[in-house]
Amino acid sequence: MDWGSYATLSLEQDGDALIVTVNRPEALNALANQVVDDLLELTGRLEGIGRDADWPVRGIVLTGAGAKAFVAGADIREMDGMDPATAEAYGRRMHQVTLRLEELPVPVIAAVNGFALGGGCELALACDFIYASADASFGQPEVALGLVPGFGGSVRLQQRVGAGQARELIFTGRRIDARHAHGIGLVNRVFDDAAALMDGARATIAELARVSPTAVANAKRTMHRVQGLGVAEGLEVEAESFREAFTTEDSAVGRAAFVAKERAAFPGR
Ligand code: DAK
Repeated sequence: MDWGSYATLSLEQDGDALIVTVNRPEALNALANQVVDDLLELTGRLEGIGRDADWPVRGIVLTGAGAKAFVAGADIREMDGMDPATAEAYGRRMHQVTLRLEELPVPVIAAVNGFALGGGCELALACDFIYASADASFGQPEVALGLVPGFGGSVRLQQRVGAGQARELIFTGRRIDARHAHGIGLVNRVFDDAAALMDGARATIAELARVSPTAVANAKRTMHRVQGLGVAEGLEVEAESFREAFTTEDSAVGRAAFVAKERAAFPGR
């Protein structure tokens, strides 16, 4: 698959993992317009994963270049010249990036080494889960700039950590470290350093490569669809997804392998 080439993103395929690195270390990987354009282009291409049973990768790791930051937020210098209409358009383009990440048929892991602030924390929240190095720090400091979260933080932070914790973080603009973020459920796992962080993310994708890709895609889609629904409505969606799983070759292969006491070789359709 041709992933394209980008001014502000570096891509590396490592076995079943696609490692995507936001590459503007001189500005702590801040989300300049060019980064947003590149993320839009890339996520557009990634939508093709799994089509026609072609699974070139089984998971994506999103990270930031350099030792200091995942992404230190929206690019504050570029924001300086924005009027309300341009600001809204900028926010909506990033909304599209985050929605596409959620719609991808493979899991996306945010590997946060250093600062994930404002738009950076929001970008991480659009990933399926967040791994962090011990020196990572998180925050939504928009109020300190007279702003409010604009890339999905008002919605996704509450979904991830609950309304009370999200309000405290957003209203104070406070920064929290990786251990604290782990304690409130923002971060799934904390690693000693950047190398261990990337190894951990790759190991999880290797684990994903052993199960059915159609089932993982179905589970991801279902979990997003049920978010915000009541229990009864959610169970309706789940029933449809469960039915759909039975239409896949993967489910037939998986069940047959279990009965034969063999390891399933999933065809990915
Ligand atoms: N934008 C642009 N440049 C940034 C940047 C940012 N967010 N963060 C860092 N840089 C640049 C610095 O200006 C500096 O550049 P030079 O001076 O070397 O040219 C370089 O990166 C290194 O940064 P520092 O020298 O400041 O490094 P330190 O280690 O001393 O400090 C820091 C690291 C992360 C604590 C500090 O850089 C910092 O406070 N950065 C800003 C963090 C922040 O407030 N981020 C923005 C959060 S608010 C919207 C939608 C969404 C948003 C806004 C609008 N609309 C819909 C309109 C989102 C807003 C946010 O993300």
